[in-house]
Amino acid sequence: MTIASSSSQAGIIQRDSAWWQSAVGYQIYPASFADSNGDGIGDIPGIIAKLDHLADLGIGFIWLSPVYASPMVDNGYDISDYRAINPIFGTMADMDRLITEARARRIGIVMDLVVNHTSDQHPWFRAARADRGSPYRDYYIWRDQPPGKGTPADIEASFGGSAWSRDSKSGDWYFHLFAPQQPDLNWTNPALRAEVHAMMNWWLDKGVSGFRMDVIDLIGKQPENGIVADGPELHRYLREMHEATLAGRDAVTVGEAWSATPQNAPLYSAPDRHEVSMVFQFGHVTQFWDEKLGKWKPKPIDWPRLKSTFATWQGALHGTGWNSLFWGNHDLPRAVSRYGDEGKHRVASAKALATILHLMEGTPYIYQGEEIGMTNAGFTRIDQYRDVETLNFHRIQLAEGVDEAAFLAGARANSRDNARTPMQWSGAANAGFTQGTPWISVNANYPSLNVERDRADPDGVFQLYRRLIALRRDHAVIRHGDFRLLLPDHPALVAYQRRLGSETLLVIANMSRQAVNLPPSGISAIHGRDILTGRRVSMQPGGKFEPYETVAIWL
Ligand code: TEU
Ligand code: CA
Repeated sequence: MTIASSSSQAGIIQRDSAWWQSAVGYQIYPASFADSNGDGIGDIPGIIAKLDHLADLGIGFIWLSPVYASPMVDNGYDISDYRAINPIFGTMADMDRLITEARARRIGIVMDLVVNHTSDQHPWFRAARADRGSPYRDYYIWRDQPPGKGTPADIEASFGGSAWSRDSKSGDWYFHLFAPQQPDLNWTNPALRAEVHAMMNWWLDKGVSGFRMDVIDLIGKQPENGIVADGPELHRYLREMHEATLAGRDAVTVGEAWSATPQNAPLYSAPDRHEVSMVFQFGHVTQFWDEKLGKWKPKPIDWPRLKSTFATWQGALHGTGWNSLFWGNHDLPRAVSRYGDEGKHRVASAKALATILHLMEGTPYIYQGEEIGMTNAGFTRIDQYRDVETLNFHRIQLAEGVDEAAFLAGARANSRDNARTPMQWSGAANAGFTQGTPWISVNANYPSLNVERDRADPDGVFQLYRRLIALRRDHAVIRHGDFRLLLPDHPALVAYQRRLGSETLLVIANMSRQAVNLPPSGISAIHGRDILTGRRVSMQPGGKFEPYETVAIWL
């Protein structure tokens, strides 16, 4: 799939873009997107039925969260067969139809590649447990006793508890960075790596457009040395994988890398390194987590800090690599609830967030529902949650003496289930998501917040996203211009300039619930036509920005 770089106005430097540099990605979390058969769980035929919604939006590719065979301990991030579709999501024929139907709309399908670990029900792990002499034994990571307290190998799992669990069959301990039902693969084994490459080629030959690589920065781990992320062999494995699978193909790859920093990110995405197209980096997310209680005790958003993080990333990867741009995903709270205002200013703040993100350099990703400004779940009781991480930490933190109300407040802000409530398609029962009983509750606000309503509103969130996506396709300055942060210390105004050749784009947004004035210095008078709304903007220093008011004009 190749989208030629577009020509622009005279005087603009023309550059060739890879198709994924002008495209926008859209993440689908299948269980929560659209249910076609009334069992309460979203599925592949459901996705196919909604492809026109995505084609209208103008996206270039779908990142499809896992639909593979899985016992669903972690909603599909525990895979028991990489070449089979989970029957709750459909059949391989449905999957092939999804690839074809998407392609007919110029949309690529990007598969979630979860190869840091498998399910404990994967035949490899079953064989590994059953027989110490099996060739599959070494596909996993074993110890004959648990690590001593405080030794390097004494590592904590991401979902709580020790990363070592005893296998009742062989009596040994195996390593898992997530749930005990997600044993980590041993990437030092070349046979395992070859299996992964073969599987990737199998999917690429089927016509998928690339991969989102789950926790890929963990594959170089050395548990015995206490090394988990960013291990010494990580980049060698990624280059080897590229050579064996991606070389010569026009695919997009995005590696999830919680450990990525502005310093090491170019190691992944510099074109001459042949690893991945870009990484998902999380500096803008984790900077607002508590030092001790992490995501369960979030800090309020501090805009000067957040702006400076974005500016650092923009600078670090300009010309040296490539950025991904995102507010949310299936692990994170809803953008408008976390960074905007889900109440009175919901629509305006959702639009402001979209604008400031999409006009930066990089490939933007939209998480399902973000295009209509969907909000956090609003759950108040633990029995409303479904996520293994939330349920585990509820148990762990309460046992450690954390007050239940405090935990629930943290979960309400940051539980992964905030992003997993069903897509709100219409005001019909269950938001038009299912004819049955949804596996997780629909957000109560669906009668007023749904695709049907938002799309019908010319000033709604959807139409703004649509415009942003088209602008990126049409303007090289949005794809490749350099980035300069303005008013870095202003507590509410996010302001920056993009420049390429003679073209300069100015973006200013008031990210607060109060009206603010443009400061006397830093930005001179603004005159022009807003590229998003078409309205005339004319403002002097001192001029007023309403809450979440946003302007984007050519200078
Ligand atoms: O997420 C990696 C990951 O580290 C998150 O689980 C993270 O720890 C958490 O959201 C922060 O609290 C990836 C997938 O995106 C996630 O859905 C999976 O559960 C996880 O890997 C294991 O495959
Ligand atoms: Ca279904």
